[in-house]
Amino acid sequence: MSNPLYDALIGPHRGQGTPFLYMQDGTVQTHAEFVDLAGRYASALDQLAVAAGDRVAVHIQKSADALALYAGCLQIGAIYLPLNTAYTPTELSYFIADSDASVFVCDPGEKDAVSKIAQDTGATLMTMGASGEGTLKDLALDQPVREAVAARDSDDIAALLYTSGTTGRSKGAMLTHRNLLSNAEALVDIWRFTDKDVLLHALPIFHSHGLFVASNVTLLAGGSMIWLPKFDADTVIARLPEATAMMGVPTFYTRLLDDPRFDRALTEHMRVFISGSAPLLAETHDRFAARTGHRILERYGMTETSMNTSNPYDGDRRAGTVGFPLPGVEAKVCDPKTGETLPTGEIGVLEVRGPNVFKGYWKMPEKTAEELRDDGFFITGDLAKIDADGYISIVGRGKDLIISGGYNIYPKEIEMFLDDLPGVLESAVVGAPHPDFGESVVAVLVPEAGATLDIAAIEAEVKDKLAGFKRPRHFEVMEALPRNTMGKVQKNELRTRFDTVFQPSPA
Ligand code: MCA
Ligand code: AMP
Repeated sequence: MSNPLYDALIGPHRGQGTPFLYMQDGTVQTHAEFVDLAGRYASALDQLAVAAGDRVAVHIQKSADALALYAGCLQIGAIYLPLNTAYTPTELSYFIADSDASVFVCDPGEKDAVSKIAQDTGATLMTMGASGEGTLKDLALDQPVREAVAARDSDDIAALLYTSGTTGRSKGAMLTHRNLLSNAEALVDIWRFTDKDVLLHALPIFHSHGLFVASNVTLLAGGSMIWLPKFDADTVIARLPEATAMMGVPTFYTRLLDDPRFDRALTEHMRVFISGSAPLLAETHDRFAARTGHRILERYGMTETSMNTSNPYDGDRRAGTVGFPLPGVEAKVCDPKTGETLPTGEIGVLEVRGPNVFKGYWKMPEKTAEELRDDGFFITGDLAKIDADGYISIVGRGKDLIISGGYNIYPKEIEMFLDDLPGVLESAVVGAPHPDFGESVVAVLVPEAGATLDIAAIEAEVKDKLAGFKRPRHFEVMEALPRNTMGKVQKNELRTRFDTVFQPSPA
């Protein structure tokens, strides 16, 4: 009887008094304490009648307890479903209903706002705050440390991560034990993680990057983490001397480069800086190398696949590329119309296959069939090319997607929301280069005949209903949207027109 992820990531640390999490307040949680806490959460979930395969949805802040809850879910074989802390109750109701979650853990401060969602869906509502406090911890502390580990198959789902789609409706990516474990194993190996590593962890843990890449890799290697609640340049600079490795989105690195304290002396001892979730500009890569002497190691992944490619640890880390397929992963560039593999150097849609590729979308067999081919190749929707040396570059997106500070924003979702507002005839949402977030959101609105749009009121409505990172930071009102002869909105024209709206105006 085995449980692939628990047995590899959590079980080996039982009873080990080695440091695991260095908290912001100076306290340290050992590996043994982490495993015990996970065991108490496993018991608490058992008390709540959560069975193997049930979904445990969490909308909670990052804490040591939040990570232990993830481990507790693995232990009893439940499916962990983390949700972006920025989501509003309007957004959350869809995820809780669609996943048919048995338990919904929310922040104590939002309990009243989400209790109706729990009532309507039948989920048991529990709370967990920024320090782990709340009804779930109260229950967990009353429980014995569970030793039993639920048996799971490699093909069983360990986590459900929602990712928006170009149709505007979010899809739950079903990630199996095999998917997550094979990826963690490949990354530990190629990035040379060991039990000596101390990873500076400032990422959120409701996405693949912070949870599966950063945390799973550290757990598998037996290392430790400086566990920060969020990215803050001052704190990162203060704690960097204790770290050996750091992972982040490009915004982390541009913000650090904006600070003169971030220099060669501060970073000399570091083993590696890794970047992903959004394109790292070659200019940032070069600036980082010139300032610190480190060449950032860029990798590429998706929620559906975890990591697919990485620049080499030893060897040439090439700016503007995402390196080579991970061991066990195949990648090819295909003609978007025919699906035929294209010759070296040509641009097409990247397809990937391997043990990392997800099982499919939760309760959406048609969507799964559209993106996952019968032969196992997943159509990423990213436009890429492979050069003669085998380096892969992501050169664009075949999908209508904006990536802001590492968060994905699907224009369709915002357009559907704006179109429903009074006085709005139609809208188009595009991304424009942003100095801090890489890209940010521009909304173009067309008013109904005779209507005058109150942009302040529209902004207030957006703030109320949509997560803050999706908020358009620039609005334009136009009489009509540019369309081609087929009637399709010319987004490229809008992108060109509003390309510089977020650039600082010349002094
Ligand atoms: C926060 N805000 C944002 C973003 N984050 N706006 C646009 N884009 C963002 N990414 C807004 C808030 O809504 C708020 O707006 C204001 O900024 C301040 O909020 P705060 O939380 O203080 O922001 P911050 O601390 O400056 O956060 C920026 C950040 C953060 C540090 C870049 O977004 C972050 O940690 N990003 C990492 C995302 C990530 O982990 N992605 C991995 C996805 P207002 O003032 O209106 O209230 S996984 C993935 O992509 C794949 C698998 C992969 O390859 O990794
Ligand atoms: P998500 O849906 O959050 O998993 O985001 C996955 C998307 O992020 C990919 O399809 C890419 O478009 C983008 N992405 C992730 N890493 C990189 C990278 N290193 N360079 C360019 N795009 C990236």
